Amino acid sequence: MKAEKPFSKPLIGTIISMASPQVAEIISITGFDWVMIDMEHSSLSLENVENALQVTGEKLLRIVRVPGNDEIWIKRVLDTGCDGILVPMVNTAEEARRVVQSSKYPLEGKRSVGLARAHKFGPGFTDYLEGANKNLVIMIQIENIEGVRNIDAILEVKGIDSIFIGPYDLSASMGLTGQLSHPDVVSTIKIIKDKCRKAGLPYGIFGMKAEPMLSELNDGCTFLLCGVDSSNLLNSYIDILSVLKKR
Ligand code: 3PY
Ligand code: MG
Repeated sequence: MKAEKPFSKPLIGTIISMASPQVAEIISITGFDWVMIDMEHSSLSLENVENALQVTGEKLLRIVRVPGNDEIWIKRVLDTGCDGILVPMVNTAEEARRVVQSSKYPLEGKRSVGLARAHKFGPGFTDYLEGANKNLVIMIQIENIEGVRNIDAILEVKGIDSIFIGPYDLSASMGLTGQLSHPDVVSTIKIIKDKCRKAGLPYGIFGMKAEPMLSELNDGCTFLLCGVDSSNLLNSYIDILSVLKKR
């Protein structure tokens, strides 16, 4: 899907962490606006990512979370033809600049020019190269207290399209792992949101359950990310068994 920058409405998404093309296809036909294909916390390979992109088609925005802030991962993932990347654990402006440099073709950056699925294996080469720097969605995660301390400088880095808040890693970096409703975690997340709003940059956030995420939509979140395929599957089986094994 062509990214509609600047993003004018909230986008509701979920995480693909399983290699099954059927899972990706099911997610793509349920009406999600975007999906995050997760190479950071899964065993997904580049081939699995390409398969997910092939079956989801252009119905929704497909963002791939790279395993880390690494030039080699970023170029290989972008060459799959995804609509953008999410880079975890960006803690300083220098790290954010590195993301932009790895993601943009020269002269804006230093992404290497190759021929891959993104370029329709050849015929799309010129079109892709002309549009990539403008169209690809470059998102970075602020998910460590160090990133929050450096947020003003990070928000000044040109070429980042959205911040993404990682509540779990953020809470862990504060010594409060998983305590997402702890007042210190809540107030730290609020600092990130307020700073993004002030800078005019969209932000996204992740949550496991839909109901508590409703308030995020009212609060101005753009990239809402809810649930993970594997745990959704697990929970639906637990629900079935909790009913049927009751008697
Ligand atoms: C986190 O909560 O740390 C995340 O990265 C969510 O995707
Ligand atoms: Mg994280």
